[in-house]
Amino acid sequence: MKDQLQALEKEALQKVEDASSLKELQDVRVAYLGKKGPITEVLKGMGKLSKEERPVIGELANKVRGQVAEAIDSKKAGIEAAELEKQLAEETIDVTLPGRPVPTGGPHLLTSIVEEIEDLFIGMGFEVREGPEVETDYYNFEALNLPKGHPARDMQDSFYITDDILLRTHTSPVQARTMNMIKGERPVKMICPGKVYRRDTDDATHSHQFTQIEGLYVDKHVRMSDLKGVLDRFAKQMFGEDREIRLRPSFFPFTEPSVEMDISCKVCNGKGCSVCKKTGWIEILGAGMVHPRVLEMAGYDPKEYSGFAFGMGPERIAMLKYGVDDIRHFYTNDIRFLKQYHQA
Ligand code: 2NL
Repeated sequence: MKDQLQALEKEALQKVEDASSLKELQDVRVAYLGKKGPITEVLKGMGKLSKEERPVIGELANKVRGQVAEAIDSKKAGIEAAELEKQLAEETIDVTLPGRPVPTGGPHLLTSIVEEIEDLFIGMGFEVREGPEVETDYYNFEALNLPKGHPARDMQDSFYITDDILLRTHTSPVQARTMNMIKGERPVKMICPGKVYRRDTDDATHSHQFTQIEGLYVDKHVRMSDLKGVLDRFAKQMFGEDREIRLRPSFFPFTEPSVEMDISCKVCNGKGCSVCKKTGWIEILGAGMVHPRVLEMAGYDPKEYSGFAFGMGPERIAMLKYGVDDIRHFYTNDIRFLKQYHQA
């Protein structure tokens, strides 16, 4: 029995040695140390032994079992370490590899321009307000001194939804609504950017839908010189400190007097070139002192209050600033055009 046990030990240790995976090792453990394994069998047969032999064989059997178990555990640790080593080697990350670029979008040129203009006027104390694109006839025309039958209504061919509701043709209704709300409780000093709509045939300089930014400042003692100062600051900040402005008389039904503002041509510095059509000046926007009728309709006493207003097209501003030659570029969304105006 002693020999049998020693042979078993030798055999088991060899199998442990030969095992090359955790699975094989587990098989060896079950085969030799399991309930039905040969060592257990030996221990079961001990009843037949003499009193003297029993403790000797018992001790030997336990020793063999202990040794085999220890060999299995140590081999197991070895295999696990080797497997971890292999896994680590396979999963090595080369931290020096360049990263894969993540494509990012950027603001549309028109968005950037509108935000630049907003920031500029916010810096002069104006607040930014928005309003509905679907308007009533009252706020789009009536409240702006354009009563039914006024010839200027023909000038602005509009998208009517019903007799009384239309797509706004300018952002002025937002300002009319705001004046109505505030009614002299505090000065109104606002700009309103947004989409406007006119029944135009699209070409290089016309679009049936475009953007407008209007400004309005109503308070006691607002004068034409205030308008001129604000617009001069706008022109210089937008187009360069070396630009000059000039105001020419004009006409809008909602302002009196009305003006159009030009800036000196940056290309020829006022000498005259093809960009400014040899005049040295480029038209940028329209403006004027708010018509007393408009103030009155909004609930202001025109003897006490006065105001200035202006309106501009950000597409035109962007076209002049960046030399864009066709307004349709803003709306066809050709990525090659758009990409030129942001870092991405
Ligand atoms: C242009 C001219 C202009 C206004 C817009 C305005 C608004 C109110 C009262 C008075 Cl609530 N005026 N807006 C005034 C003058 C000119 O726009 O050529 N825009 C592109």
